[in-house]
Order: sequence, then structure tokens, then C-alpha cells
Amino acid sequence: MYPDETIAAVATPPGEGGIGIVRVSGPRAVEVVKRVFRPRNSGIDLDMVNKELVYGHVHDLQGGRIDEVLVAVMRSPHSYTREDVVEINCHGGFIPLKLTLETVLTMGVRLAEPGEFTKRAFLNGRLDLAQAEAVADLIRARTEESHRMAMEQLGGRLSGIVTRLQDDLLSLLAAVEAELDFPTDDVGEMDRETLSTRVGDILEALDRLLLSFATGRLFREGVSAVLAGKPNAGKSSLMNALLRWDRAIVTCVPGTTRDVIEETYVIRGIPLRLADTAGLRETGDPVEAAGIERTRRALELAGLVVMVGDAATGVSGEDRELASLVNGRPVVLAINKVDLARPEPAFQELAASLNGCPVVEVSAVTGAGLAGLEQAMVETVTAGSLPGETPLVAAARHARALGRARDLLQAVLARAGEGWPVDLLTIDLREAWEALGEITGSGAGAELIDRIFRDFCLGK
Ligand SMILES: Nc1nc2c(ncn2[C@@H]2O[C@H](COP(=O)(O)OP(=O)(O)OP(=O)(O)O)[C@@H](O)[C@H]2O)c(=O)[nH]1
Ligand SMILES: [Mg+2]
Repeated sequence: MYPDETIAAVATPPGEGGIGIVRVSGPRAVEVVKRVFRPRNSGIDLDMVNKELVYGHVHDLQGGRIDEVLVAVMRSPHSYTREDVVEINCHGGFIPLKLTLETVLTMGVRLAEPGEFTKRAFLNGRLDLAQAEAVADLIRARTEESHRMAMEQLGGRLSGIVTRLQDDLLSLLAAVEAELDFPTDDVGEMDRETLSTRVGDILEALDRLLLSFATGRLFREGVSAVLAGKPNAGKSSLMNALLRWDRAIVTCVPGTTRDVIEETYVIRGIPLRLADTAGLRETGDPVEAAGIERTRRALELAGLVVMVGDAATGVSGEDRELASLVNGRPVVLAINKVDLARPEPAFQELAASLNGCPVVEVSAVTGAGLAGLEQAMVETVTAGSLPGETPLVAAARHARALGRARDLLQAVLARAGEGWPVDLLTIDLREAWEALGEITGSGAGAELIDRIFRDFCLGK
């Protein structure tokens, strides 16, 4: 990175459009554009212009007109990169942009690398690293939720919290080190209990941030929900009833469904990959057996298991076997066919054996209880996540740094409890501080910074 170099790139996407922009940034930006731009009003001097649009033409070095343009000048430090920036607003066609850029590049200006404008904004202190990453997230946002998260991050909400936690750690370190330097004085009286309380507070904040990452991921990536149960319980009927169309084949023959059938289905903003599976039972039929093997694999990967029971036949050995297979996972027990019979009490015992999972009585045929089933599914997948508020942590990189800081502080807490000497604890405290610094960039190395900006698009 050579900040004394002036760089340029086309900042708008390739293709046809109303406008296309050539962006130039660096110490020579104004001087270079002055040489290729003729303002319509010849009295205008670009050197005197700031944050104004000037109408005129760009031409090549032989004086041939390239395009009719508006030029915007934004002077350092009040620009995107904090350097002098000039944007040439051309017509949005391939050739005008190509010729304009090529002409600018003949004058000792270098083509910008992907993300280099934003990288300069970061290196010049206009954005921290988390905010710079938010720029890329904002451009790539595909859902309103990810857009909201990117905007909050760009506004510095995450950075603010992380910086506060870093400050807390630093003042803790200072107090501990003062104690080490002046052990006989009263300076920074820091017993292990005070240290543990303060580390505990920081840990709590870190846990909240990590939880918000899990919530955000749920909304972004969704969860796989698997309908499983014995043959003929009504899994396929329930799948169709939830999707509100006849996706899966339903017959009165047990063993109808052979393959795993998946369909995406959104409940309250959470994308569920809903899977109907083959009923679980002992079988001599090789096709059915292969289907059952697939059911088992789907169950292993499931983020939610909807166990389908049959009120008409009651609880059987197959139900108990499935329960032991999925025990410990997020499960909802749906007792189907309640239009035919009242569920026997054994279903409650089955649910109790599944850590008291939610039980919902439904009928895939009449539609009774479906809203309650959806409610139980949502509550089970969102269990423990933050309700309502927009999650703060969107990037896996940030979650990893937070997780590392949390692990280090947990070790500090455990060691303080075991009576370790305080000076040995400062090492982990300092490392936790550095881990947090990777989020905002205060502790990020050149390699990490390069890797982050390499993923940006050209011209940003
Ligand atoms: N009365 C009543 N019948 C139902 C209900 N749900 C399903 N059925 C019937 O039960 C039979 C089996 O339904 P499916 O949905 O194919 O059952 P399944 O669990 O997918 O069965 P397999 O694919 O064989 O494992 C069909 O005849 C359905 O019409 C219900 O809520 N009430
Ligand atoms: Mg089926």
C-alpha cells in the first residue's frame, strides 16, 4: 500500500446503466482530472471546487471528446478515503468508462486493487475494520435482516461495544500491573475477588455478543427441520399441511415415502429446510431400507426434529427407539391424527423421556393444531437466542475473535479461583485484549487486513 500513489477504478458495476463512475483518489486526483476534463463554464477552476458537481466533458490526451460528464470533487479529509477524491460521472456504458479510465491511467495513476478505496479509508482512520467489513456486507446483503445488521455495524454499534470491553480489560490490566510494580503501596488494591468480578462482567458481555451471532445465523442461514416417525404416522401429510401444497405422496400404505424430500419453508422469518423422511421400522425391502438409512443421516444433521406420533395406534416400540436416537437434540413431539383418537398418556411419558420436549396435538387432515406446532417449532429453534433486537455480530471472523477472548477470560477466571499468582494472569488478559482488537483492527496484522480487503469488489 502506497498512500502517496493516486489510484483510480470504475466504481459502478459493469454493464449498461444511466450513469457510470470513475473514481480517483490520492494526492494527485484533482491535478489529473483537471487535465482530462473541460468544464462547460471555462471560468471554473477545479482547484477551487469542493463538494460540488461541475458539468463538462472528458477528453483524451489528443483532445477528442470521450463523454459528457459531471465531476465531483471531495477534498481531504472530507471524503470516503480521507484523501482528495474526484468522481467522474460518465454515461453508464462500457466504452465511455473504459476510455475515461484508460486516459486517467496514462497519467501516472495506478488501477486500484479490489477494496483499496475502503482500505485507504481504514488506514486513514475514517472507518475501523468492522465498519469497513460492514461496507462489503451492505453491498452483498440479500435479505433485509442482513442489510439491517450491516447498517448497524457500519454505524459503529459493534465497534463501540468491543472498544468499551477493550477499555475495561486495559484498565484491569493497568490495575493488576500497578499492583505488581508497587506491591507494598496501596496503589490499585486488586484482590482476586475484584479481578474475578470484573472479568465476569466482561465475559457476560462477550456471551451476549456470541449469542447474537447464533441468532443472526439462524435468520440468515435457517435450520434443517426433519419430520420423523414410524410408518403411516402421517409425516408426509403433515409436511403437505405445513407447506400448504401437496409436495409429498400420501397413501394409506405404510412405507410410502422412500427418499428424503426437502422443501424450504419460512416461519416468522426463519428459513426452515423441512424434510419428510421414510418411516422408521425393520424391513426386508432393500429400497425401503435404503430410505431408512437416509432418514438416519438426515436426523444426524437436523437442527430440529419433529417427531410424529400416531394417536390412533398409540406409542409403539418404534417411537421409543426413535426417541432414544434423537434424545438430547431439539425435538418437538407432534401427536398426529387426533381427529381419530385421544392420545394415550404414554405420549406424555415419551415426551418426558425427551427432556420434557414440547408436545402438540395435531391433525394433518383437519388442520387442527398446526399453528401450535409452528409456534413450538419456532420456540424450540430460537430457544436461548435474543428475541426481537437486531443481532450485533454477523461475521464468523468476529465471532471467532470473541470466542477466543471468552476462552482466555474463562481461563483467567478459573486460575484466579485456583489461586494463581496475579502476574501470570496478565498474559491471558493481554491476549484477550488483542483478540478483541482484531475486530476493530487495532490489533490486526497486515496479512489479516490484506485478506479482508481482497474480498471486496473493484472500485469500492
Ligand atoms: N384421520 C387422519 N388420517 C391421517 C392424518 N394424517 C395422515 N393420515 C392418513 O394416514 C395415512 C398415512 O399418511 P402419510 O402421510 O402417508 O404417512 P407417513 O408417515 O408419511 O407414512 P410413510 O411415508 O409410509 O412413512 C394416509 O392414509 C393419510 O391420509 C390425520 O391427521 N388424520
Ligand atoms: Mg410418508
